[in-house]
Amino acid sequence: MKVAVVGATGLVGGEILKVLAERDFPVSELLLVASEKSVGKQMEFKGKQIKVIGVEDAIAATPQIAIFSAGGSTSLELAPRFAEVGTVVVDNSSAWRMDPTKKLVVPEINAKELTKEDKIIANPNCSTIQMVVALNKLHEELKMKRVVVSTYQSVTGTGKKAVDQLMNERAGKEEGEKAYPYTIDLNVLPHIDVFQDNGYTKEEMKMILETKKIMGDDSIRVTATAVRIPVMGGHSEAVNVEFEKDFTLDDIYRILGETEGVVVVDDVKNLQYPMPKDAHGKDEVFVGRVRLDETQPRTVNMWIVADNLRKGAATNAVQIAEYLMKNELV
Ligand code: 11C
Repeated sequence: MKVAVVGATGLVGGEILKVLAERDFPVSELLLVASEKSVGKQMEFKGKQIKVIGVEDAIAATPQIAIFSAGGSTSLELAPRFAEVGTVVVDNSSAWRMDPTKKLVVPEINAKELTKEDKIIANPNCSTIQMVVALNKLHEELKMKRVVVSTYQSVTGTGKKAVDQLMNERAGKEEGEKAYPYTIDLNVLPHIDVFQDNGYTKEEMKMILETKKIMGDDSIRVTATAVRIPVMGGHSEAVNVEFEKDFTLDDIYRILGETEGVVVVDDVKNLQYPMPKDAHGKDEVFVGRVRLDETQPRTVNMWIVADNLRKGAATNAVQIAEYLMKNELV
């Protein structure tokens, strides 16, 4: 496969290269694409140095697949141009996710919907992906009525500038651009992405709207509070889920144990529960602290952790590319 990575020099771009190499994705030619200021820079892939090229050269090279992680406006402009020359675009930005003509895909859940007609495929938001991976099978068996989620999100979700801000603050350095309007070290910001007219942030609305679209069920009620914390390894989520059907706690453990992509880490007697420092660099979604909500029937609480740059972004995108390839859709 001739594969382009658009936005190759960013945090997610770098992770996509790692995931392609680790999973031995059959790359016959790799096009590393970035903005003009990075063109000519060398990056490593499987021990080889590859020169970063510009967009026009990449389109002219007609890759079969392009994995984009270059931001919404770049994607809106460039994904259709790649699609026009026959490239299938897997896009990490929010640009196409809620477009009714585009599929929003988490392979474990809805890759079966993909066809040869899909030329631009949207990769969901990281905090949505880990939640739906954990909840999908529970929804299939017990039917979710309502989800209340509060997130604890890693600075890596914002990008390099945010990682630098945290590290500079931790080192007591004043210099450098700020990714956040406030100090992030030793602080917590109840603010991810921009505020909307309804008082929610765009990150919160992504979790609400994307969950319904991926699960193909508009009846699920979701409400979210998205929070940035000074952590690097992954996003964590405290999730309260109310189901329609009756169940026992054993049913929940059985279903989670059978859910593809989920690892249950839940042994509080031995202080075992998921943490971002353990999820870092891994592709699975980790679930723990599972307990009945004692304030109302058919409701559980759980704690969901995943590396937002891996399953939340790069791994999910590469899994979509793998599905396309295996099913001869590209
Ligand atoms: C964050 N979830 O942690 C965001 C990053 O829509 O793909 C990913 C933004 C997106 O800040």
